[in-house]
Amino acid sequence: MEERTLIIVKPEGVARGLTGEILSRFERKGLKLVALKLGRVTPEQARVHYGHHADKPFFPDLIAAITAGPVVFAVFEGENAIRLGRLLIGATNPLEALPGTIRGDLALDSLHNLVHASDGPETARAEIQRFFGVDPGLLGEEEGK
Ligand code: FUP
Repeated sequence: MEERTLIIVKPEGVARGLTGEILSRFERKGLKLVALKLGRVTPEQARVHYGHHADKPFFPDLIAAITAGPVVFAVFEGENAIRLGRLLIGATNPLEALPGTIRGDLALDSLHNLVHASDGPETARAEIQRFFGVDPGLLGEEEGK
């Protein structure tokens, strides 16, 4: 199924100079880059984005980590892009992420696991809307068409 997924290179990924390394893995897999920008996750966006963890003890640290500096937002498109994106990033906890995945190869702990990828069609749609402010279906279309 043709899908679009939102990828965020988190602040520690940008700070460590791993943006190219991380994005290239999605490109090399065969997914098509359809949107890209440098920006920041605001505290308000962070609280919505990670709302499913609002009651967890690590929530304040999670919000602090994702808002700590510039991030790169990307949208990749392709057959099964959402499942493939999850496969490429690896498990949430880098201790469980397999070698060959982004987190397995490059990250040491969950709070600094370098990258976010949408985990389903509904969240992908909501996240693209949240961070690009447009209907995902319109991304990449020429204006006026
Ligand atoms: P993921 O989609 O793999 O990023 O996983 P989650 O949405 O469950 O978690 C979002 C972020 O919360 C993770 F990137 C890191 C952080 N987290 C922890 O720090 N500890 C945990 O036990 C679970 C998540």
